[in-house]
Amino acid sequence: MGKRSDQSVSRRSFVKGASAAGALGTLSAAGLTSASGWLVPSAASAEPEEHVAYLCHQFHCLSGCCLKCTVRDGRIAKIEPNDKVEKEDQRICLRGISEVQHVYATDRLQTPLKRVGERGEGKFVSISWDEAIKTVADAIKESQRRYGPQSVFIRKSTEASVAHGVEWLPSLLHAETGGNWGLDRGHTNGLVPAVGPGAHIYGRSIKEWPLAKTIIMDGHNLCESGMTYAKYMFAAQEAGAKVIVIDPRFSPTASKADQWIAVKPGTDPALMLGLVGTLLENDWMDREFMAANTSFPFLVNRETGRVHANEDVLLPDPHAVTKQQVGTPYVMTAEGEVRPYNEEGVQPVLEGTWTVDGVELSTQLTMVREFFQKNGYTAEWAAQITGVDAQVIRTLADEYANNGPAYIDFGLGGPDKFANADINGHAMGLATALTGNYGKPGCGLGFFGGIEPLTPAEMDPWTLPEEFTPGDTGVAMYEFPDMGDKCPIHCALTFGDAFTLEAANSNKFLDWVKGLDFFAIADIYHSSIVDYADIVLPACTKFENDEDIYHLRESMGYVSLANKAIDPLFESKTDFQIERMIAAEFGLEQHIPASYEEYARKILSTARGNVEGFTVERLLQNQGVLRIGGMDMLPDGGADQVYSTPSKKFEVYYEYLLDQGHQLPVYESPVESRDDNPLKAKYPLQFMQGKTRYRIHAYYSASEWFREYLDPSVNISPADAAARGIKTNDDVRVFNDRGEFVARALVNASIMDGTLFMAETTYNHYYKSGFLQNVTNDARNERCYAMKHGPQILYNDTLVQIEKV
Ligand SMILES: Nc1nc2c(c(=O)[nH]1)N[C@H]1C(S)=C(S)[C@@H](COP(=O)(O)OP(=O)(O)OC[C@H]3O[C@@H](n4cnc5c(=O)[nH]c(N)nc54)[C@H](O)[C@@H]3O)O[C@H]1N2
Ligand SMILES: Nc1nc2c(c(=O)[nH]1)N[C@H]1C(S)=C(S)[C@@H](COP(=O)(O)OP(=O)(O)OC[C@H]3O[C@@H](n4cnc5c(=O)[nH]c(N)nc54)[C@H](O)[C@@H]3O)O[C@H]1N2
Ligand SMILES: [Mo]
Repeated sequence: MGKRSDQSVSRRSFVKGASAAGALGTLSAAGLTSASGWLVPSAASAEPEEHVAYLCHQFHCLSGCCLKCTVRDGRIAKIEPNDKVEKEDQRICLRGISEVQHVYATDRLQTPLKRVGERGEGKFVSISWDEAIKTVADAIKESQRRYGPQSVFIRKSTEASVAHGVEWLPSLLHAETGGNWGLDRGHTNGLVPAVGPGAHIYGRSIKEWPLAKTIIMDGHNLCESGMTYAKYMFAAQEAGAKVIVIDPRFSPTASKADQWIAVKPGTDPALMLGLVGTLLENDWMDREFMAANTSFPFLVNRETGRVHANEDVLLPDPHAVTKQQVGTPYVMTAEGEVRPYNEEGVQPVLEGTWTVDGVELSTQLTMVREFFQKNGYTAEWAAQITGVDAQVIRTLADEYANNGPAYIDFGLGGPDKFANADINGHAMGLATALTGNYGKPGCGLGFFGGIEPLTPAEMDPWTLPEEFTPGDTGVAMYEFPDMGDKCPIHCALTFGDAFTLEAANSNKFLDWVKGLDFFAIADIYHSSIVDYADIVLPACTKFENDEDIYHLRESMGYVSLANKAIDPLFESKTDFQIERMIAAEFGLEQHIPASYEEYARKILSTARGNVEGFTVERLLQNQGVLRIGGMDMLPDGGADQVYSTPSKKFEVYYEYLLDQGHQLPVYESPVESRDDNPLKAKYPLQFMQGKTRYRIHAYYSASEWFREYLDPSVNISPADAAARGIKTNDDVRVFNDRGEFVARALVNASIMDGTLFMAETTYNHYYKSGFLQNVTNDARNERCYAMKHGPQILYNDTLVQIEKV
């Protein structure tokens, strides 16, 4: 192989240097991580060594681009799309291109570290892998001995879990993994009963958007959060669709839309209820669709509020929202007979009220109409709450119903991160069921993101022997700090910084972390939580591996198998190796494949159907990618109009929420940032967060190139800034009773008065003091415990004050 130029720093000598520094004694981890040598360009040599590697990039922007990576003299030199995927699917964004720098960033963790200062202080010494792994295993054993297996918490951040979908360590050690996620499932909570689990995401493809006439995007900043597939929004516009963006902020996506509707934060459900009210008032509905495919004709007992049903239990879908057995609903026929809805030849009546055997019965459509009248959910009512003109809401309803096919697409940020997101989801469901904008080309309802396992590859996952299952207390991670002595967890190991990324109100959460007997983290970069860990394990990026084969994944219609780009940098190891090393301390490593190659071969040996004949060899011969069969067909996404609900219909009336009074969507204000909250006198500004094109959550915080564009900065409206004497580039303190941080002010006319916006999230050590997660709201909506995905974290339902430092 080619020679390395004298001027470039060899990996081995650099690693030695880093370890030697560590051996000198106490020093901060930040001081350890100096990789500036890696940024020295490799000089030309007579016989440069060059090879090309293929891999599937980050997942957690919900993309996973298939990339081609040129490695020159052992250093990543160029990254571009893999040209073996279809032209349409060849994509890369600024994050992919810039990995040539980011992989070598100074904030990489380089060696295993042991904490020597207080938790949070960031004082570490460098230790050997043997010592680090043994310390972690001993701590787990001690915790298991003292408090039982459920005292150990092992969690992978989303990105860390994509390499292989197996929870090896948590299963082998029966550790807790943290129950309900509390993220990205707000609208979904309100939609699962209507269309079945997963339907919000496994719908039709965003590639179908050009078939639509109207596309409503509620709180979805596609142009930043879906950079590589936002092109389908533009294609739709070119094909004549009208794109309407609902966002308090003039977001990048709003700026490209045909219409921007500026809604007051957290009031989206009122807007959607006003839209549904307008549909009902004007009879803008598709009666044929409603009668054939929805629960609108089902009869409800007006006295009890329960669905009028016979004893024949409908087989509950195993995934359906409640485990309750549901009888077979009755409908009224044109002949005036009460019949089970699913009886041969039954033609149900859609509206009406009847007294049958002394029981007063109404159809669900009649119940819905009365409910909207009683509550006064009209466009005028919605205008008062949302700040959107009533005529704008009426026109929106008109276009949605009468200029179809039409989509309602919602973001997983924005309105999803309020306690009333399920109500918005339920209202969206009503709008869709009334107008029949579902299951036909060019329409749909859900989050239209990049992950579209429309035709999931037919391969079996790796299985462990039956006795190995993760802990089963089901307690959500966000509950831990409030549980006091009842919290089962005493020892934690996380892959990636789950604690400060996923839990709100960090001051409170970190107090809980500080109280743990033991905490270790495997991360690639010096993320916010690292300073709190007792042991730090340096993991590698997707570009590094000790084997030639790595990362068998499925992404956007392809199966991808990576081959090695570069050796692990510094002393880092893959998560796969780390799990195996820890398992070995328990004598359980035989359950984890000996190599990644063994894993990939085993999984691929089960390939059938749409991936028939896919093998390691075929993948490697084809630049690591093979297209999953059947992806050219339009997916059915409900085209057969069979829903995963007990009745197999699109259900609009949620009997299981009767005791909450939420069988139909009742508007609720935000919890904290509501207008009538007395706290507003002290903390008048609503603090919203969202994604940025420069990062995937905290990932890429370490990118020196990106930091030139995006430091911790908070966007404020010109009026709010002027009232406080704040100018762009001023240091400002953002605070509430939960905590505070200092960031740079950006006076920005695209921000609504009374709100602040900041990109989530970046490592705490880049702030002058504190960090974003110190102020966010960790309250839970009790109502949501009844729902499929439990309460969601209310990041955006946060009030703060801001002042010049
Ligand atoms: N570049 C990048 N892409 C990503 C990610 C990333 O970290 N970086 N993360 C991925 C993940 S995990 C997710 S969940 C998705 C999320 O994707 P999005 O849902 O697009 O994400 P956000 O930017 O959080 O929120 C979208 C918009 O909601 C607006 N908003 C805030 N409050 C409200 C409100 O009350 N009502 C309305 N209507 N809008 C509001 C914000 O101004 C923002 O423009 O992005 C994915 N894609
Ligand atoms: N305030 C506020 N907080 C939010 C949000 C918000 O809007 N506001 N949005 C929320 C949303 S939508 C989501 S989905 C969550 C995301 O939170 P997570 O799901 O936890 O985020 P990820 O980006 O998947 O994980 C990133 C962490 O894993 C590390 N990491 C990345 N790849 C690897 C790997 O291969 N191995 C190992 N060992 N570590 C790795 C990174 O360095 C980082 O520490 O954040 C949420 N947090
Ligand atoms: Mo997310």
